[in-house]
Amino acid sequence: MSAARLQVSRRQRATPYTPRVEALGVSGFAVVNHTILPKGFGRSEQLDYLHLREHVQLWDVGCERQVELAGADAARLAQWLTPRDLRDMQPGQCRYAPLVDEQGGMLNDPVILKLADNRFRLSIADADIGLWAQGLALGRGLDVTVDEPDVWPLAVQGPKSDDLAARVFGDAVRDIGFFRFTWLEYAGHEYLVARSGFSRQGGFEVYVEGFERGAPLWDALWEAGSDLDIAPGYPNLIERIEGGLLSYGNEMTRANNPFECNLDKFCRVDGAIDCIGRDALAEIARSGPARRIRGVIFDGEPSPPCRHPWPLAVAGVAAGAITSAAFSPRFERNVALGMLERDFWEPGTRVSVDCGDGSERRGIVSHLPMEEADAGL
Ligand code: THG
Repeated sequence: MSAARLQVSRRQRATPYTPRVEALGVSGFAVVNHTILPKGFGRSEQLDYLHLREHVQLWDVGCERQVELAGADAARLAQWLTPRDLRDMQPGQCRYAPLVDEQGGMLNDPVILKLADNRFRLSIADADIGLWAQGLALGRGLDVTVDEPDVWPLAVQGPKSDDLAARVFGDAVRDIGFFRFTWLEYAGHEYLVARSGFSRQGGFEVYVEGFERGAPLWDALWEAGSDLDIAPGYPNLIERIEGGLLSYGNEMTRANNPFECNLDKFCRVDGAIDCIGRDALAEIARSGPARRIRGVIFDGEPSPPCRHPWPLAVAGVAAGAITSAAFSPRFERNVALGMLERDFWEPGTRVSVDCGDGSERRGIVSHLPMEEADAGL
């Protein structure tokens, strides 16, 4: 691995947790939403994966920036931004939602939080949605403000998350339903705690309000976890590939539509809602997508990281491309996500994978989330 050391200045924003992850030996960062995201702590991603599936981890996900819509037209703007039907959404709910342009091209896939009837937050993936939303609000003359509030998400992930969070916020955390949130008190302050996160191992995301409250909350959770085998973590590539969690900019870009991303169930295309891209999406829904994101499991040496899409072929015919790949200690195979052309997207289809390292590897298309039975190469 040789990407020269990232130089961090004010533009690559640090988070309230950065000094804590540095003290714990963070070994690398990515940049997401102009904010640094830890990507390792000196041991292999395989070991971090095994730990995540068994214990509990604290993740600095301050890069999950919030785009807040507030005012009389906040609900109208939120609905205009996404084809997901938000009309029945209640305060205290989170919803995963595609954002698309007027041609149906994916712009983002945030978690939307409804705080009140006139107040929403979009917890965004890596693209500048604040600019898009503010431009739309100005152009349409909407009565809404668009801001990035001083909010710094911190994730608690892994099977011991309930026990850890309960020690800090009380047993009320156990009653939070999936993709719901509530306000809970710790040391005299209220914290928005949601049952969500970028893993399939269970857990919470705390949306910490006020940069200065970040480090004290990190410390409280860290100390409360000392007998739970707590470790620092980060969105784990192996775990998210197996779980089928998509990464905007990797699995999909503006060149893809939500159907290609398997987000059909989050697209209301019957004209019932007023959203950008409605007609384009209705047309794509009629013809059906030409390709879809699938899992791919492939053999050979542990995969290098996928920095450009790797071609997939079936009997010499172009079948799609891998977009993310890693070696899974559980499957003892490489696991990957990729875009498969329609004729080749059926799970069980045998493909050949070109990782760009000169080797041709045998692969098989899989369901998402991946199942053990999918690995039968
Ligand atoms: N948490 C928060 N913000 C985020 C992410 C997050 N912003 C960036 C990025 N991650 C957005 N992408 C995703 C992708 C998948 C999910 C959440 C955010 C996710 N999906 C579940 C699934 O696909 O099964 C649940 C979907 C549903 O039922 O609504 O959790 O991780 N705060």
